[in-house]
Amino acid sequence: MERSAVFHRPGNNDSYIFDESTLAIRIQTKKDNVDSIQLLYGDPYIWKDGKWIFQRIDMLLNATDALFDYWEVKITPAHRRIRYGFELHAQDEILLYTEKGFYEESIDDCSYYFCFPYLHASELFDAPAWVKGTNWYQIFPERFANGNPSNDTQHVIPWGSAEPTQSNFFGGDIEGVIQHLNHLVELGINGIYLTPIFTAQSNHKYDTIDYFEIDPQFGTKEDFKRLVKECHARGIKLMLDAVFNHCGYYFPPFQDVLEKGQQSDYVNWFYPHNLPLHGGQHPNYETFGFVESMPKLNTQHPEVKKYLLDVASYWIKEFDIDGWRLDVANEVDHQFWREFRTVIRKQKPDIYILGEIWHDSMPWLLGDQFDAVMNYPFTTNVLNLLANQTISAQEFMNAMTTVIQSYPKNVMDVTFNLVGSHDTPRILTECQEDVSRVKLIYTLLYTFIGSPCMYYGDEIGMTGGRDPGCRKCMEWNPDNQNLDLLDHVKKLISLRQTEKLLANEGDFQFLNHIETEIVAYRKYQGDRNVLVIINPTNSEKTFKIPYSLKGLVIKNMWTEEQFSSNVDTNEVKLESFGFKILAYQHG
Ligand code: ARE
Ligand code: CA
Repeated sequence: MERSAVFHRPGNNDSYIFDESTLAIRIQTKKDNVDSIQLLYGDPYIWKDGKWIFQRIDMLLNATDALFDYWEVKITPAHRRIRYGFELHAQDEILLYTEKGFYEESIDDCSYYFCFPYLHASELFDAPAWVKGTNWYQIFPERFANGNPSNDTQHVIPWGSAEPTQSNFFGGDIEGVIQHLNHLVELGINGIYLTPIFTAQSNHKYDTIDYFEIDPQFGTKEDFKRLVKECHARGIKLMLDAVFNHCGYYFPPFQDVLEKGQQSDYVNWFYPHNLPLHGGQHPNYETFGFVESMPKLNTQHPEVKKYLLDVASYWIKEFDIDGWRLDVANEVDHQFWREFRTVIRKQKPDIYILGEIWHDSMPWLLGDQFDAVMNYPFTTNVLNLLANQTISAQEFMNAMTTVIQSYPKNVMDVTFNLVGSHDTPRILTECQEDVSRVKLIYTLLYTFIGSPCMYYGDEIGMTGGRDPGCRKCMEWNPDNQNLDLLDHVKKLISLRQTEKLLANEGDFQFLNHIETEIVAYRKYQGDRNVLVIINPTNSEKTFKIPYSLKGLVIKNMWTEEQFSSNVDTNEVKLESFGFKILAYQHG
């Protein structure tokens, strides 16, 4: 047995509270190296004749990636506390793995074992229930629709008359979003994420000047109130962007420091290297990146903290928003986010907190800070599979397994999946404008684990390179929209609305233990199953379902055809970049 590959560390993704009475325990071993594992577990206070009393339960080989096998079991301890160890069975040996290491003999003293001290329901990761079934739509307000030309400044140029640049304006606003809500309803959207809307200098508004005001170019507070109302009337949740890592250059407290230097009451709101402050290429104060117009806020300072928490509360209390997306979330201190969660959840218990983090995010997803992060690792793997075509189906499944296994299941169910945003080239451009690959990417996005988000205009086939290229004006003329692509997305979303297995009810498993050029995964709960099969190659392929469906009625969810299987091995034919979504039920 390869002992060095055996890994379990209590906490995080390895042992976590699954629900109010259930614990999930996982362990990792070298791929194809261990035949079976039993979890030995018991209450630390139950002993008999000087020996600790424990039970055994088989662990399930839950997933496998390029290097490791991942095993899992769920248990419901009578007194909510356990000590536990792993009995690993391989051909050549049986080993007990505990907190103190490997043993060849059995041990009946629980102090050697791993410890889950107590299951407190208050420590359950409890993202709002509505997120699992949410289909998000991201809007960059300056470019979605100009619903009210009277709030346009003199800098506004006609809609779509030029390529987007870092500094041009097209007049998009809140009224424009209200006017087009029905487009979103027809699409099946029930969550909107708006990039910043508070008063700021730039067209993207990430350089906030006034956190308590709507930017006049986007409208008024009345407009915004109406937007929230109109959304809620249609069952749509609304999420705003919280830019708390930094403010804008013209934020009054920063201007005060610029002006008064050491005499300013706000010096400690920022991170000056020395005074007086100066911007330019090399600002003498901390910033987002090295961007002079974005001075970093000192969120450890009590006054700054209070100010920003008041901002967060204000938009919930006065406008009833449903979520906050946190900009540059990983560069703000954890303690700030803990207090942020406590304060706003008191106000609105089912508020959604989404952090913008592109990297491994476990430290923010323990239940005390965020409900989810933007799942850019998903984006990267999807792009590599279908846009760049640099990884195979097998490599995709391996890479996504690594991501999935690095988080508790509860976390994955609400992760914010995206295939592009205002910070990345558009998906059609990434796919060299090959619509068939984009369609397949959407099939993956809307049938995968997590909560999917569409970037405005991607549903109708807009193009655009890196920021600012990806921020073109929304194309509203149906003659210039790809309506076939739009229909594809609508159909996917409607399937996701009707088949709850597609919307994160139940479990997930890749069918990647066989050599294959096909991406296949099964979603299941009880007897019900949905099987998604995706051909990421440009040639026809046959996929052999690796288990028998004999005697079952199988429904092709895309064509609604049904057939009953009377063979042991079902072979599924897939066109180039084709897919199948099959539903069946045992018993
Ligand atoms: C502008 C120009 C850019 C130029 C940049 C640098 O448009 O072309 O490259 O300036 O001077 C906002 C605007 C941007 C603007 C930027 C600076 O939307 O248009 O760029 O402000 O003025 C990292 C962060 C992540 C951040 C991305 C952009 O971790 O938090 O970089 N994303 C948020 C927002 C942005 C926003 C800001 C932050 C600032 O979503 O829209 O930019 O408020 C790797 C790294 C990641 C990195 C990622 C992307 O994967 O590991 O950490 O994200 O690449 O670069
Ligand atoms: Ca306008």
